[in-house]
Amino acid sequence: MAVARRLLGAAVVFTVCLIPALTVDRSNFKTCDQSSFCQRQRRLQPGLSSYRAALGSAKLSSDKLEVQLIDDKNQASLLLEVYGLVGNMTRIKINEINPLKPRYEVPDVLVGTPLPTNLQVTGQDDNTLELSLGETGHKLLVTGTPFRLDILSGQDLVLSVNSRGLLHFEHLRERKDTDTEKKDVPAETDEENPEEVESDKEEESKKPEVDEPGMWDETFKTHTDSKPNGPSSVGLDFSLPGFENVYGIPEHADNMKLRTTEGTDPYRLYNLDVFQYELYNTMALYGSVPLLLAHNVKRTLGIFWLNAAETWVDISSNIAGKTLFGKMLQYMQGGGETPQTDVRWMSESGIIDVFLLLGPSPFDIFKQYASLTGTQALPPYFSLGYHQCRWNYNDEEDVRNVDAGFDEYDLPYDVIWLDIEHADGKRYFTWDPHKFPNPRDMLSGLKEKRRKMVAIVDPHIKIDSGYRVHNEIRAQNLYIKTKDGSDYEGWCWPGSAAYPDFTNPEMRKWWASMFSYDKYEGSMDNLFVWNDMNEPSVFNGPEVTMHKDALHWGGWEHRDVHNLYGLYVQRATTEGLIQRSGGKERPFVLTRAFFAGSQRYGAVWTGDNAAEWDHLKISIPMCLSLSLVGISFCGADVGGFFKSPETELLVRWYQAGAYQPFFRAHAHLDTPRREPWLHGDDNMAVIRDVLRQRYTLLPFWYTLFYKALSEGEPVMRPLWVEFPSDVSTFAMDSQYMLGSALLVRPVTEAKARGVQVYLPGDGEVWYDVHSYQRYEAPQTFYLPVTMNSIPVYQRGGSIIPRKDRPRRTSDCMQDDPFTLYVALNLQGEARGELFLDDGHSFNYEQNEFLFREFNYSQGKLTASSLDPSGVFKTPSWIERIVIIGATKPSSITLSLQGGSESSLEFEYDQSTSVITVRKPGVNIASDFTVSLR
Ligand code: NBV
Repeated sequence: MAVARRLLGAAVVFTVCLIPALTVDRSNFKTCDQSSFCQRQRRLQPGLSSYRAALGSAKLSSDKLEVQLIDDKNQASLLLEVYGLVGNMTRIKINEINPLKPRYEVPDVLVGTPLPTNLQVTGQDDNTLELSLGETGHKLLVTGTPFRLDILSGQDLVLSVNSRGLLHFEHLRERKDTDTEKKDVPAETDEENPEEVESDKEEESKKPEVDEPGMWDETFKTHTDSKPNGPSSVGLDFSLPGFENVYGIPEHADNMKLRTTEGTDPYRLYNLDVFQYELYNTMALYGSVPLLLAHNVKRTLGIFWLNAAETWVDISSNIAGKTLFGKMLQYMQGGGETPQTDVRWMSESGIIDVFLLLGPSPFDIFKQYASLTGTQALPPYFSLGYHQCRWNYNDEEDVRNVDAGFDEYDLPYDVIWLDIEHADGKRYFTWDPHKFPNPRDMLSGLKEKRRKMVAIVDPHIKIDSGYRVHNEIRAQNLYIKTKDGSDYEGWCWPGSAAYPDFTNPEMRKWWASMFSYDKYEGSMDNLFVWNDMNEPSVFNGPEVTMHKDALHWGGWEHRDVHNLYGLYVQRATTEGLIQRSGGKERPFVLTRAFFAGSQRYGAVWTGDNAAEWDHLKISIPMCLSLSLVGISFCGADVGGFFKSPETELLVRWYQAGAYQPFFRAHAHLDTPRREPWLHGDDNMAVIRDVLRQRYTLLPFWYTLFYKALSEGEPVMRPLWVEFPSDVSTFAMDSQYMLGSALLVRPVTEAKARGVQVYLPGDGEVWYDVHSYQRYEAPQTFYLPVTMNSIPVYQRGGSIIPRKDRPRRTSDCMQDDPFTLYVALNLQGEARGELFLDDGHSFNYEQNEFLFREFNYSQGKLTASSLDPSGVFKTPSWIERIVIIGATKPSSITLSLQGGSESSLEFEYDQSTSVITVRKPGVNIASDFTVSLR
């Protein structure tokens, strides 16, 4: 039914008001019990591991330890490799010693071979090997029987592997039984008799391995997965003593703090096009990043499970379900159990390749993960501005009118977007000849106004012998194949479609070449790209995606590479945009599907949300979860994609979206128009104010993105990242930080008259950015709000550079002057940074940038360079310095390097304790000191 609805998609105009609440058709997607490997893995209960490490076989070389793991149940041998890695990380690989066929090892995600540190044996007895893990003082204990690994920091147990005995590695085998009839029965649970099932499960785990339904083929709805390699799943458990809070493993429409999954389905990582996704559950969505973070007041850890196959993650905890009172009682009575979280990963194929990131601070984790998978690409400056999208802007005239609307109503915006209807019959890289006959004229018109366009390019290719893209891919034999070797065909927007094999470097090369201006006819340098449907979405495929037995380059099954497909699509597109400029210009590519490492290629959004308050709310934890795993350039469709937002919701969504990294309004084809001027003058005025706030802060956003690029620091961050010992922030979804300087608590409640705000930090002060009202922290207070309110607070101790003359586009503001907002802490100090360059090229890599530091202490503000290798010429100067939380000085002087000193005019506002210093007039690149006396 849902598929039918989708097939009709563009054609059916369903009246939005008739749809009561949007809910996913869950029956389209597997539960763990319907995924035979998940069911088999989960059937294994915690207990003694059937594996032993043959310590006698241990081989220690300069960079790794190798030990054989033997399963006494089936005598199959595995090889365990342990690497100590530079930067306080440990890598554990487990693979079969002699698999019948090679097993898939994920390529192209790691940015290089991680650097090993020296491992040394520091102790040994009959059943244990003790190793030191490089320079950080961590120890690794390898226990022989039953096999387990423990990592210690001093006397503290930090993390254990296989301590619950859940290592389960399905070795590749010959099929024993050819009686297929028996195997066609889909795996099912006995819902009527759960207890019986439980005891069956225990029994089952004791049995020697036998073939069973679902191992050699598996049927879900009308689709049969042929599984020529049989069962091949891998699973392993990790115990985290002392940890109650775990995060990450996006993408799920759920809270930031992960829930325990006992009695429910595990979190699923399997890139899927989920129609009308539901909130607050563990179902898979469009993207997957298999990185989990654990945090407590003492340390932060990370577990990066490098596997691109369908993956499920179970989380359990020994204190789950205990009330706060119960926990306190336990604490007061002493001797209670240490809280512990257990995490169990289960993947359908591949090997076990896992990186343990040992922190200890949140920022150490970000650095460690960035050293493995790279950092966020530096976005072109314009892409941090506001994006106006809908499915669809119908034709060139429509584009012109919408564009003109922004000027008429004095609303800044940078980019207008075109969805699938712009192409000729959904043949991407083409334009509908009637609706978009002169794309270059349209693009030139936008260019004159210093604006850009983004057009959609989806990876399903219309099977049409008159379509050049199809003919060339077919001629080069670059499509994904079915298990029988013919081109895989599925149903998608264009009708019958084939799917380029982006795992093949030749395919990516060809795809990238398609973006050159002569091949992508009608394109220009202000046209950028959006990759949708790249999970990949196959309307008539199992779970709306590709059959797992489809074949890719190198003979790998789709099963092995599924979660990587979207990353490769975005990568090839990104490379194309770079190449079309001769390697000079930075690309902008938005993707819906992603994997670990996707941060290197551009932005992501949270897909098809709905115009509902809960969808607005969840955009915060969804983007925070992505930020924690390296993907900083995240946003949600402002206004909600499905359904039509009431005006209040739309306005609130603009306010929230302006303070999220990727800021784009988008709407479904069947919804009424909702450009900002269609909601009455008052509401438009509020939206104008929101857009202006966004544009004045662009230098700050850009600097945060530079820090994401250079240090792997998330742009948007949970409060606990900045206040790691404040337990009250550990599960906070309603407010977050931008960098370390701004705290944002958007209003996400209908008819709100006020909101609760929590300002953290012992001995810290915060200032309301709109009123300069000062708050001492920590405190929670009720803030009365109006429709104009966006509660945002600047942290005392920070300096934020802004450009306070909002204009038509970000590009128009390029040479504008800066205002520095200096917010003093209790010590009367503050510090801030500013990165700037041309905003569009890679020249910053050739030192054409400025990275400035501003420091305020003892009444002196000094500006200096944080990286003297950067040289960039800009006419931008400082037009104002606003010092918040200050006492009135009698005079203010400016001294430049080299001696000249001049006095500066200023005003002091007693009621807010704010000094406004007029026209220091110095170039933003100069070193100077402003002294208050
Ligand atoms: O291309 C049409 C839409 C697009 O507007 C949306 O942003 C994507 O997430 N697309 C999905 C396909 C159909 C959605 C029902």
